[in-house]
This record gives sequence, structure tokens and C-alpha cells, in this order.
Amino acid sequence: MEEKKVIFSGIQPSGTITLGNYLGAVKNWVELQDEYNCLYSVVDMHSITVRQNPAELRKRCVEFLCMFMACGLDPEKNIMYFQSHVSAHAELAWVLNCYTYMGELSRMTQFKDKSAKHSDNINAGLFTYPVLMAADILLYQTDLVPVGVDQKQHIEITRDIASRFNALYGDVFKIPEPYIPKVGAKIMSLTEPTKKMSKSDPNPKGFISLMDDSTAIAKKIKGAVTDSDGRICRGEGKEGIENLMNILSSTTGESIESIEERFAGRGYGEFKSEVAEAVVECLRPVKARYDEYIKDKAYVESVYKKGAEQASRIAYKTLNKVYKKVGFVPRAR
Ligand code: ATP
Ligand code: LTN
Repeated sequence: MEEKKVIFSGIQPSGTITLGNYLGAVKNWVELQDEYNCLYSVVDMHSITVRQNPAELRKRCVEFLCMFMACGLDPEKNIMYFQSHVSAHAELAWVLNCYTYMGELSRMTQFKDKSAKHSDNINAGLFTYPVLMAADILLYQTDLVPVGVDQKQHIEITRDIASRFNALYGDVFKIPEPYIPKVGAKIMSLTEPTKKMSKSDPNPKGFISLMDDSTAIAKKIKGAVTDSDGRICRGEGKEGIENLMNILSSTTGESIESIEERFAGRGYGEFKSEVAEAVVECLRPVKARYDEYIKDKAYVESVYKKGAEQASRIAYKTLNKVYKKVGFVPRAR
């Protein structure tokens, strides 16, 4: 039988999962679970590159895992775990740090954005963030990395690091490909539609949290920034409307063309109501399942315990190979 291809992706437990994370990432992961061997990690180690409140971080990690399951990821079909529970991530990241250049890291746009945003805490972890991400991916001999378009540059640097290492030591790492959805790859902020919807946005009106109730969702969509042109179509200066069209399209499956046709000559009010309804309907079953999982502590624990065990087994195979290649003495048995 042909081996299934490997998928790896991660999400930082910062803030609350947004509609952007769902449509750009998690929703697509669900569609992959039968065809691929998938690993999904709550990347808690990445999240401390920005200061976190410890108690909140702990709580959020569990909430994120419950959210994965509520979105439809089946723990029997996917390996789900907390990054800090598989120490091979940190170990490989150290080695890869020694094969990554300051110059290439300083070109990362996420680093530039985050260091501008957190100018009081530009720590070395923020700078080497992409190296830890490369380790996440390369440990599992990953074929495909499903992410939103903002992460493409990080996949490229992962490929560069892996190729550099392979050129020196032979075929150690599989070279991964990004896997970016056609619609929903970049959901924009509702208040600033030229910026991506972000779960760490200090203004909650900018994003829809998967935890928001239907009234809050409707309110946020009705208040979404648009334009004064009055037409529901794509185009210059239409980022707000385009974003709502993308949201409608990815929540219902209707094509952008069909939305444009159907709403020709109709007003923004009517359009926004339909978008709000589509989002509420799309999130309703997710929320109901989430409420069940979050109550079942023992089950959730069993999921992340098993996930970390399964992930460790795979990860250490790669790490041992790497240690051998770079010349570390094998552990005495
Ligand atoms: P932060 O605001 O803390 O940087 P984020 O909301 O950008 O977080 P990440 O944890 O960085 O979320 O991303 C998790 C996944 O969700 C990634 O695959 C990312 O590409 C995707 N993603 C994040 N925001 C969006 C968005 N607005 N539209 C589509 N996909 C997104
Ligand atoms: N950097 C990503 C989160 C992330 C990730 C990964 C995604 C960490 N490790 C490995 C895919 C594969 C982000 O900020 N969205």
C-alpha cells in the first residue's frame, strides 16, 4: 500500500481562535484528515516570543485543542499535541539555528511586523521564530504544510534550511510544500480591511472569535468598514466588501462570481445581514461541540497525552538521524 503523505501545521495559542484562523487554516485541515497522516500542534513555545500571562496561556492551550476537535479534527485520525510536550522540537531548533543565517532571518516580514508591534521586547526568540517553525515541520518529514498566505515566507525559509542541511549531509529532510487555500487564505480585519484579521488585535471589533455569540457576530459584521460606493463587487478601494464576499464564499461554498451576480443592485445592509447569518450558521455546530469538549477534562488530557507520545516517536527518528549526521556521539544504551 502506498504510504500516505504527511501534513503538519501549527497554531499559536495567542488570543482566541478567529474566523480567519478557521477559514484560512483549521477548516481546511478537517478536509485533509482522511487522505493524509496529519499532525496538528498548539505551538505554545512559539507563543512565548510575545509576553504571555502564564495562567491564561495554560487555559488557552487547552481551549485551542478543544477548538481543533470542535472544528471537526478527529483525534483518532490526527495527531494533536502541545509543542512543549515533544522536546525534539527545541532540540532540532538548536541544531538548525546553526544552519540559518542572520541575514535571512532579518528579511522575515513577520519578524519586522512583530518587532514594530512589541518594540519593548524584541527578543532573540522572536528573531529565531522561523527556525523553531522549520524544526516543527522538518521533524515529521512533512510533505505539505497547510497555512494562510501570511506564512508562505516561513515555509520558504524552512525549505532553504532543509536544502542547505541536505546538501551537506545527504537526504535527511523531506522538502515541504506550502498548501494554501484558494478562498479564505487571507481574511481581513473588519475594522481595517487592508490588514489581516488577527487574533491578537487589541480591538475585538476587528475579528470574529469562534467564541463570539450570534448577536456579537452580527454586530461586528454590520459594523464592518466598507466604502461609500454602494456596489457589491471586487475592485480598487473595495477591500471591505471583498473581504465580506470572501467570508460569505468560504462559509457557504458559493463562488465570488455568483455572489456578485446575486447582489447586483442590492444594498450593503441586506448583504451584511446575509454574511452575518452565514457566519453564525457555520459556527453554530462548532460552538456546540466546543462546549462539550471543554467540560471533559479527562478526555482532552487523554488526547494530548497520546498525541505527544505518537509525535515523539516520529520526531526522535529524525532527530537521531540529525544528531548522527552532525557528529554527536550516540547515547550509550
Ligand atoms: P497572531 O495575531 O497572534 O499573530 P494569527 O491570528 O495571525 O495570530 P496564527 O497563529 O499566526 O494566527 O496563525 C494560525 C494559522 O491561521 C496560520 O496558518 C495562519 O496562516 C492562519 N491565519 C491567521 N490569520 C488568518 C487570516 N486572517 N486569514 C486566513 N488565515 C489566517
Ligand atoms: N508560524 C505560524 C504558526 C506555526 C506553524 C508551525 C504553522 C508554528 N509552527 C509549523 C505551520 C507549521 C503562525 O504564526 N501562524
